[in-house]
Amino acid sequence: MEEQNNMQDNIQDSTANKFCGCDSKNDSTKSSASNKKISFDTIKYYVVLGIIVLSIFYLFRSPGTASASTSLPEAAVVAQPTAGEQAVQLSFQNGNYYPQVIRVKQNIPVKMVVDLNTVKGCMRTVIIPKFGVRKSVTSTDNIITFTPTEKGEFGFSCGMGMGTGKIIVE
Ligand SMILES: [Cu+2]
Repeated sequence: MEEQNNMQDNIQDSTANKFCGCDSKNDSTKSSASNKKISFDTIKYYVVLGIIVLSIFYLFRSPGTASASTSLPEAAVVAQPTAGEQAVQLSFQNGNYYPQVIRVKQNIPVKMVVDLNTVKGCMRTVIIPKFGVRKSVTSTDNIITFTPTEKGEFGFSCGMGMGTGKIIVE
């Protein structure tokens, strides 16, 4: 009796195995699919983590390491032409001057209005060596004027070179 049961069990087992072939296949497919899901989740996790780390780095980086060529996108701002001049506002954002890149037209006087609400301390001294500008703006005089007489890319900075930016003359 026991033997018979065993035999039956064996038969059932082998039958089960026969059908199990595809079952186990399905199982392995399932498990590899869930593995894929896990690794995709892991990738997502690291991407999100990376974005968080980068934004923290970006927010807390010191102005000293800031320069036009680092992570800041070149948000070029075109100076607005007004009667006989072109005006642009210079402010302070993310540890540096904003805009980082200012586009101006050659031989038209530039009127750079410094936003004293954001530009503080030594950043209020603006130097544009190429055009002989070295000016400390105050609450009574926050405008820097110069005429870009030459085409090209020229840097500007604060008195200590901590804050930097670029002027493109076209
Ligand atoms: Cu400075």
